[in-house]
Amino acid sequence: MPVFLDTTSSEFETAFKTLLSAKREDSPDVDAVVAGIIDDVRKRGDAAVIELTAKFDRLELTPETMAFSAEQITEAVDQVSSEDRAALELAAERIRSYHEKQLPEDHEWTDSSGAMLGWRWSAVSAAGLYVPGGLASYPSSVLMNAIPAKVAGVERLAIAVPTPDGQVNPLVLLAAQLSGVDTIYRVGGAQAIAALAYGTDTIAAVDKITGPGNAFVAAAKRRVFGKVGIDMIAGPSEILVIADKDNEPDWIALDLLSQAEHDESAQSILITDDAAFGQAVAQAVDKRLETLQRRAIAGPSWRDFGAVITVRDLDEAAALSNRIAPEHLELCVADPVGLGAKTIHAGAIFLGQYTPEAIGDYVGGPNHVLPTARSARFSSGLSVMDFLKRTTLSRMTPQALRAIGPAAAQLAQSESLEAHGLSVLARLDRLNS
Ligand code: HSO
Ligand code: ZN
Repeated sequence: MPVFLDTTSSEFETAFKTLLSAKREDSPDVDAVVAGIIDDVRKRGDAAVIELTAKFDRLELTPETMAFSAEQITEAVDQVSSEDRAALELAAERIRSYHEKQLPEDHEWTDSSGAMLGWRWSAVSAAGLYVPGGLASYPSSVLMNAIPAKVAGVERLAIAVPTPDGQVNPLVLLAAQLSGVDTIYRVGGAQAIAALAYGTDTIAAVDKITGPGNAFVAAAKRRVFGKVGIDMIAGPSEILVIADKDNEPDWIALDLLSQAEHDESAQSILITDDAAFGQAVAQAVDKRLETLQRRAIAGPSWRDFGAVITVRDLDEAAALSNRIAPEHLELCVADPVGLGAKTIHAGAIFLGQYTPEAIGDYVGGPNHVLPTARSARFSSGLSVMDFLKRTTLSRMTPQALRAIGPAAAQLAQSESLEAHGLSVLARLDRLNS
């Protein structure tokens, strides 16, 4: 049973806090193993990657077969049905045009001292995208990671995807091809992250690593951070739906289940201002769970982490939503735009009852790699900006140096950094002579 909460109850605050602090991820402590793997790949390069791939993926690689060849990619991609291809192409196109709008502009101006100041954006030179193998390999996630990188202008884009027992998902290769990925390495796990971060003879090191993965991949990303940039460590999926009574209970039930079916630790919450509607949705969820293919995953998620919260009014709903800071927020109310203006802390907002969250997972355009575990309070989903960095620019004219240099010299003196001060004063002396 999910929990049923009511803000008019005296126990609400305690129960809500329990819900907020529910520990959903029970990630095994794999850090020591991962540290060993990273060390091994750093020391022995390709040989370590090949051995670990044989051990974990039962796949014998050589340096020559570590990346898919163009022929292998074509052969796999040819198996994709025309329906799947058309859908993936539509998704790629819409994701690309959305992300093109994110490209920020450089900025330059002359201030009152006469100094020219500004900043310039430039892309990281090379990025590596991790794509999980097996069940969790989502072609849509390949698009969501690779397209922003390419739009940002990343020159070299590599994918690492494990192919256990040689198994390949042709849609993953097609998604990579549609996004402009240059190389696809068939390696996975911590060894793939280590190889992308430190490089081997065959796998060229990258500057930034993004993409989801299991506990080993997450631990490896944490460890290589600093040597390379990483995107985030994504937790289990979450959805919060705020819905009034003028909705189809079954639609809302399906929206809740759409994230519950990702993971037993996913969390789906409904907030409504109508208790009877909340009950109707909970009943609809139970009915759907009788037949849903992934009920073995969605059922435990809903039972252990699901919640239905009844509020007095939608302002109260907005306030609770901001405390939850969900990854996905659906607003199925008469004025979704008005309510959306009040819900500040959310990774992605879906406005109105014709915008199921799944649209955002695939074809809406915005990115589906989003902050989880309440981190939407301080962070954002993956974007073009994740593959860019900003370099600041300053140019002093003699006039500008005269105007602001003495203050720099003063501060240098107060910090006892003589050379700092002298580097300014030497120039000022020349200008004043
Ligand atoms: N909803 C997931 C992303 C995804 N959904 C991929 C379907 N495929 C992120 O929370
Ligand atoms: Zn999803």
